[in-house]
Amino acid sequence: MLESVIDIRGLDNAERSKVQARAEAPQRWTVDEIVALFELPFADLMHQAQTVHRENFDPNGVQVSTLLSIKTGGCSEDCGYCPQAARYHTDVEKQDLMQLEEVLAAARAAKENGASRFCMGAAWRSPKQRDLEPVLKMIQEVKAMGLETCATLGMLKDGQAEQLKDAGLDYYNHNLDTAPEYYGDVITTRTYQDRLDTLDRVRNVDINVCCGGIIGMGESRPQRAGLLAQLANMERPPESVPINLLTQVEGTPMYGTDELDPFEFVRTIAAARITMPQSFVRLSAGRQSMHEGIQALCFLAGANSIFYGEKLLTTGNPEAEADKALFGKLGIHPL
Ligand code: SAM
Ligand code: DTB
Ligand code: SF4
Repeated sequence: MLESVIDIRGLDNAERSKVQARAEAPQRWTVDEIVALFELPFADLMHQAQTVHRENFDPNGVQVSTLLSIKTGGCSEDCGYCPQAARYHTDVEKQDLMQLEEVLAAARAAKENGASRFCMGAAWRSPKQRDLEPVLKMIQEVKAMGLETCATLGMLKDGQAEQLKDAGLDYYNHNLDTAPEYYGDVITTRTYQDRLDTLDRVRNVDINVCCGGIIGMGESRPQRAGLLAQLANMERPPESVPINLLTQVEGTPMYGTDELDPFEFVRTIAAARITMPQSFVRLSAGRQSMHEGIQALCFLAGANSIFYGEKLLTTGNPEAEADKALFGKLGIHPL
């Protein structure tokens, strides 16, 4: 069956066993089963998600991560949602890799504000060795402050994940973004398989995987389910699953896409919770435009992580004070 899709005859032994292991991995969820979750009456879906959530997590604890864009804009890729792609004309100002001291000052402020993880993002297709070296130093020093470390630097080549691990990296974020069937409508400069290969490199050195996607890009419900199926059926599902609502930025090809119904967003969070019971599900980009009531529904649906601090990478996020107030109103404590 497999050979009819992938011709394994030209592969070396290591590649062949990787393909075979993937084919033999148990498929926990079919796309149809996940679509069926989406189609449940809202109260039934929420009940199921909340039940799974309570079986696996403290239902009132939410992990808080702060993001910093350490290298901004000028990216060679063509991700249709992204304001940092050089080819689109957006208001993002290009900024070279930040100096170590500036990054550490931001990490210190994040820690004082209550964040437990500090995520450093760079607008690279893939880091060059001369890019990676200063980032390794940032990771070491942020870790030494007592924060968990996360980085998202693009595709990794052989050997780079090992260097990140040695520097003390706890999480690597690399998203699948969407279902394989919709992927070609979103990005053409890297393949789905490129992404899976980077995720394998991260997994193989025992760095925690942070991997999710974006919804509201004009994909269909079965395609939203298709993204979740890819994540849930991984040999080990990601420890952290960011679900981003597309933040529409003027100048990007996706600007002007029909807005997603907020309940569909909540349903996506609930389906992620049910299909990945032990993963932290992060309510990621999109909170700034989201009513507090919808965010509360996302927490009820099993979201238990957020980005905290007034900026994501280049776009806005709720003020820290507003999030503290929301946590207070909902009786949520930060993890
Ligand atoms: N350049 C690296 C890469 O693409 O892997 C790391 C940074 S990239 C900005 C990290 C992730 O942010 C993307 O994979 C995408 O899922 C998310 N993202 C970027 N722009 C977004 C937007 N406008 N709305 C929602 N999520 C977005
Ligand atoms: C993720 O899934 N979402 C974050 C983080 N990983 C790096 C990024 C969201 C970016 C939103 C658009 C911006 O601020 O540039
Ligand atoms: Fe570049 Fe990452 Fe933006 Fe794609 S998502 S254009 S790779 S910064």
